[in-house]
Amino acid sequence: MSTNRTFTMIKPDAVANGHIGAIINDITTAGFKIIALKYTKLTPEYAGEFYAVHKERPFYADLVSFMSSGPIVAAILEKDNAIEDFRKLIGATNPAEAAEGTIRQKYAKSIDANAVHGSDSDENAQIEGDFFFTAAERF
Ligand code: 3AN
Repeated sequence: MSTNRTFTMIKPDAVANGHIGAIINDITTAGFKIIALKYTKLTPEYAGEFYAVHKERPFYADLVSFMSSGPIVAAILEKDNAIEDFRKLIGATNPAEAAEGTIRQKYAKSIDANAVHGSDSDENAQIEGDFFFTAAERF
């Protein structure tokens, strides 16, 4: 059953480039409600665990190093059809292929530094949200 929730991170590149406010504005303007929100920094160990599904991929080490290189913003978001609608809002993984007006097209520079993360399934949204937030941190 769909939970109508997704999990996102504003990645170190977008934070360093000053896009936190603009990205949160795009997200809420698109109709997503913020259920939980946190500004934090991942340790390499924590980033490695978060991206464990990509362990065998050639870009894993660079991904872990990039995601722990600076602060990120983590959030749980709620909207009907959240997973699919959020992935539409952020655009393709490679910003060069991201549709006009999407968050990655506007704020991302490369496939590894691609501004935002968005969960790919209800199951992963639950796992990823639980990674960052306790029950008391959700509203
Ligand atoms: P998405 O974030 O669009 O769901 P995934 O889950 O396939 O994409 O990949 C997770 C992250 O790994 C991406 N956000 C991106 O930062 C990185 N990544 C994916 N594919 C590549 C690639 N070919 N080269 C470098 N980094 C990649």
